Amino acid sequence: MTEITAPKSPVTTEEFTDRIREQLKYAQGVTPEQATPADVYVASSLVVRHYLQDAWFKTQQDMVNGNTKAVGYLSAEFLMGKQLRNALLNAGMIDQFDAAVEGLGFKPQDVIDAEYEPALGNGGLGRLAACFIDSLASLGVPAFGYGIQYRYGIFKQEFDKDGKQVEKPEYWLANEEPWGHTDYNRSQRVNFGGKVVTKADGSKEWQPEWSVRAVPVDYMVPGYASGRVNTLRLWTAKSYDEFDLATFNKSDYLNAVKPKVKAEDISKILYPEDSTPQGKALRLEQQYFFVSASIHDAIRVFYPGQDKPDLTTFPDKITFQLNDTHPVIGIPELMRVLIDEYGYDWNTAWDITTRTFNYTCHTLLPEALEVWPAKLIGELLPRHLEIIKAINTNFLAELATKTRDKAKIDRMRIVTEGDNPQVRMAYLATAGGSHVNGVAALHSELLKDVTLRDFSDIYPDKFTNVTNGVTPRRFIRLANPRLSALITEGLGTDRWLSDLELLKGLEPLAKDDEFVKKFAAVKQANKEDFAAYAKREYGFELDPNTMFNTMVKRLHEYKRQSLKILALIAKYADIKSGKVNVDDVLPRTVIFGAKAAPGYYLAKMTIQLINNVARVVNNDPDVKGKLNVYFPWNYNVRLAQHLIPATDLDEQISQAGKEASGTGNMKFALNGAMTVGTLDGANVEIRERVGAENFFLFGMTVDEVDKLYEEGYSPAKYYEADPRLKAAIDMVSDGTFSNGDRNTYAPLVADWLTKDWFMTLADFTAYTEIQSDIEALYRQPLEWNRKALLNVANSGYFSSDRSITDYLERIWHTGPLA
Ligand code: GPQ
Repeated sequence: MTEITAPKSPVTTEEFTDRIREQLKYAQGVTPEQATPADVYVASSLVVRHYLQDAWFKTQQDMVNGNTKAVGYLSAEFLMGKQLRNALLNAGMIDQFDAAVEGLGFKPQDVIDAEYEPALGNGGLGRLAACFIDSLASLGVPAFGYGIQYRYGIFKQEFDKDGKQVEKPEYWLANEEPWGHTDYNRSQRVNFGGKVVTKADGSKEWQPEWSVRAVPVDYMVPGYASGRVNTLRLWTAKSYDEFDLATFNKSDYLNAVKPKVKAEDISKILYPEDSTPQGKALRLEQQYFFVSASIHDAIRVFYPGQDKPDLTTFPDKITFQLNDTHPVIGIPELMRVLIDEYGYDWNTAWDITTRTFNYTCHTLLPEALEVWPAKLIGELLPRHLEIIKAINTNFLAELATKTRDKAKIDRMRIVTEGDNPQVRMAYLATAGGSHVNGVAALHSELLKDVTLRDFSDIYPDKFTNVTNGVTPRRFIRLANPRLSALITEGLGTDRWLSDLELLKGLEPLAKDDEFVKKFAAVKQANKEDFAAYAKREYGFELDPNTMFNTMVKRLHEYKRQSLKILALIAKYADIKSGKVNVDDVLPRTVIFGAKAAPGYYLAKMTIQLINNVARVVNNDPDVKGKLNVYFPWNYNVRLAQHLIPATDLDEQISQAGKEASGTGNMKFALNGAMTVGTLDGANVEIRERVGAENFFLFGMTVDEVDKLYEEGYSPAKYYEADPRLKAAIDMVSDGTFSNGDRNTYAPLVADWLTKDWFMTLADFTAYTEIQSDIEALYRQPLEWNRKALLNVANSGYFSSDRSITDYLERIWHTGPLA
């Protein structure tokens, strides 16, 4: 008997059908016969919202009236992916939806696909925020996600005829969007610019120059089987002035709407950067905009109708998690609100503030820690600059009571000295909050011992680790229904969806050949599905009887897509030179997915190279179809959900010490892919859990990397030492992948040979050697699948439910609603 714990549907198929008809009629104004899948998508979404509404009310009431502290997850990015099917799953209505939609003459998949994916994030950091709010709701913890409803999400990626990346605007709001509810009655004023004056009583008054209206757009965040629905509140910027009438009357129409345009620009577009800061005023405006609105919103929510609330209780009402440095301006903002708006003294305000905030760091690259010129902050937020300077002064005084090491104190300045002082947001976050955490064990260690060493020396108790996780609802149950069914069959229960450690119960089944064969059949069916999808969406011809070898993530030098493509070129060169007999080559399909920041020259050139390697290799008859390279453009959550379950081998090959955690690595392990990876980020913990014998480890360790930097790294040495590496790089230089042109990739080649900051060349030999182990194992399908199954069985730890539980215990000190 299989135990079913999935949520019970609140509706029958008949009711669901009637409701869809009703929405089609009254909201869409079409008959079922006239309706398109997009109409049915909107109607169904409204029906789901209808059934979630009471739970949403109740969660909000319980949160405000109860004594359970809420979590405010402040994040510039929420990479949600499509909403409808996730909401159906969490609310228990998948079957009723499928049947209702079919009854109306539509294919459920067409209706699901009609949803435009909200792509309000760049990559890992934004997707993590989305997994976290799913887990918070599923655990029944009261929470707000606070962010920005950008009108344009991450750019849409296309490739031109030369294989170069082209960025197109992603106007995801072009069509009706049924999930967000714009609540004009709960807007907040956010001010900018102007000056600070000292009043007669000595208090300060900020006299801003301009303001925008922050209007919340609320999204339901239904928990899985928890009966709870939290809120994702994304702010959109509106102008208070539609246009300047005097200017308009002079027929100067463009200038008349300038204030409106300027205000609304704030929430217009997500910066397409990923861990490289852009010193743009607009970005700071965005950060302050959503953080200021959120802080005022939380006060409104938790002290309803109170003119003089007792804000010393604020940290008992809500704890704010700063998702990286983007929302750190919230620290001086809460200080300002408490002192200037509510009349608290500095010390009381500081006590409240430091008890309210905590900070998560997502990087180790020092250049990725945000730093703002004090001058810019002063122009945009003059009062905040004063407060930041005072925080700095007090902080330095406090440090002087804790250490006599003047040099150390100097290194820890929040505001640097000199002609052009800078504000270090990571330092401000560390000083102004209770806890600092990294996102995987290794990362948190390095954060403590290297990046924020001085801080952890003096405040050791502030530092902790919370290893990232991913939601099993979206990334197993929705993405991989076949594997989900097999897991439920194997465990005799579906309870693993809310308690992922139960996957451990699959371990004994890895000894059962029949079960392993079923597992292999799931993978094979997923590969066939993906081949069909890739054909339909991209026109690719993938052969599901080859190994599917995937590398998907942002394009970054440190992630080392170059290593993968160079190894592939080396194999191609072996075939061309006759060094290996093509008939002996293991058939492999390499699939890349990656967006490069538009201004990241070498990353864009790497994309161009991969596309052209694909063009040459896929069309070379000498290869006899043994090597295939595909680069589906515009990698996003939807593509991830199709591709990850179809992958045999996943690449996590960053230079050791550079990837903070990775979360793709977890999704692949949970979907039964094997990983080839370095000892970096969460790979370390994945390998510990799944077992060293079930993980393809290669490459230098953090210590070896450090040592090599110290000794002086010379990439050319490696080029000379490994003839296969030399052959691969020479092939890039000699025009093989650029129609004979020798200049096309010259900058990339020059970088490899003279700089190679992330030591791709130094790890090349080890990387190609491990490929023989990989291929040998893949030639024994039963053994391969046994190991892949053990990856699934031992990856339950990487549920975002577990991450959230760790945050609750170590940082937030709160829990589920009663
Ligand atoms: N990450 Cl600093 C981003 O996605 N964007 C960023 O701006 C920074 C970090 C990633 C990080 O590279 C991954 O290793 C993590 O798994 C991910 O954040 C979530 O913590």
